[in-house]
Amino acid sequence: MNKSKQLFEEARECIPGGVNSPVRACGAVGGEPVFVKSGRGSRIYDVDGRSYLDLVNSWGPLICGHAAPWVIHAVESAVRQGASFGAPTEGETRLARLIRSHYPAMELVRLVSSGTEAAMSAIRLARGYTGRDKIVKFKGCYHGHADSLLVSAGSGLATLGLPGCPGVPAALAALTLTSPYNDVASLERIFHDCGGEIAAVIVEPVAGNMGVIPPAPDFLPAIARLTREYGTLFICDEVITGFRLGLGGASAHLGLKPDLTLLGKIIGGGLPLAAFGGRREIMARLAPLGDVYQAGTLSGNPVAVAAGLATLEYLQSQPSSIYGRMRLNSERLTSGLLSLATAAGFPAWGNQIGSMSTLFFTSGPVTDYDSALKSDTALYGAFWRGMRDRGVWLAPSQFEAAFTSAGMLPDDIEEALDAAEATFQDMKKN
Ligand code: KE4
Repeated sequence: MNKSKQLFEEARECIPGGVNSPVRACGAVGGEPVFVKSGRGSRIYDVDGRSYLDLVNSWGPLICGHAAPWVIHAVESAVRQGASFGAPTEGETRLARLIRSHYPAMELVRLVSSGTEAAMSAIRLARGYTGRDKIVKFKGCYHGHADSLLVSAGSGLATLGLPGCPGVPAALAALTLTSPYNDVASLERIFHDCGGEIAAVIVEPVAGNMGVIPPAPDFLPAIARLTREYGTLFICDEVITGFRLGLGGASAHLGLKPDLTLLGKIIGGGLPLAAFGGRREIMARLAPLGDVYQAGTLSGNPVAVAAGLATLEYLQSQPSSIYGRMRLNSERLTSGLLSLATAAGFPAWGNQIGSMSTLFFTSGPVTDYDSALKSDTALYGAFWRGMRDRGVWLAPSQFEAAFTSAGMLPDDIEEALDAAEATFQDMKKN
């Protein structure tokens, strides 16, 4: 038995499903998790000595690639000063200022430890600020696992085919209205019916949790218009897209001015750190200034902040070449996979923006959750296993994104495409 299998057996004995987050289980793609020993640059190495070109990058945070020397140095220096104090540190202010310099709509920023915490806190703040209870989210979007947001959610729920989530009180779930992504008419009907009761609309400006789905040109402007018209807050969930699509993320890329913005993943550089922020008058309702309570023992943790600052300062150093290189690699990967899959006779559709992409095993177009769900997940599973066996690590789910990192070279992409060509040939035979 290989070591991964042995470790997985041991893990299942004391951890539910042997994993600490369901999407890592690999069951949906007919595999088992590989236990990772280390990462470096564009690759990860499992406990059996196998190496993989990593297109998951820890689900987005590792934009610099694994074990970037500047991140290691920053973390080492920080932790030598102490891991956590439960008191403010200068780094937190530096990080908040750096974030605000690229996200001017985030006039005040609160640091937390996960994207879930950022989303949960922003929803509570929106409800407290507006005095309203209803929220709107879009089918297939995922904003973490807070109760109000596990309605028609993507990511792991889509992967595991979970329509909803037991344990979320029906009365609470009923306050979460859902609408198809990219469907302006449906959203207009919701606002026509009960706009005055809606505290917030929360959206992934580029969806990443039903696979990658870019916004239709009229979609985000419609959210901005309707929320302004009805006094509802516009919450932009940039946990994936923040500092991924550029230094100002989707907000800069698409010219958005949300009332509240969520960030995560990249801003922690691989350590647990996320943030939410927005208009001063809204954020001022947060304790200790205001009466909306939100807190966290490790919020703004100095070691995580050091990793985040090192990551963002690297991205700031040569943004056009770093983001340009990642985008070109993502474009080459997506167009290459699409032509190879099509040439092999498989239904395929590719969505790509910046350094994030998804190859869907459906003829497409994939523009919302329903069209994403038409994908042949068994084909995706065969593709995933073939690529794994050839040393390429993809998200173990059709409903996630492939991320290129700054540590990735064009040759890496050609290696992935060679593996894909061999995989598709194998799939044709079976
Ligand atoms: P976390 O609580 O996992 O840090 O963030 C939740 C979250 C919020 N918003 C968006 C847009 C997100 O994508 C996420 C988390 N993303 C998933 C993968 N797409 C995390 C992977 C996992 O659940 O293990």
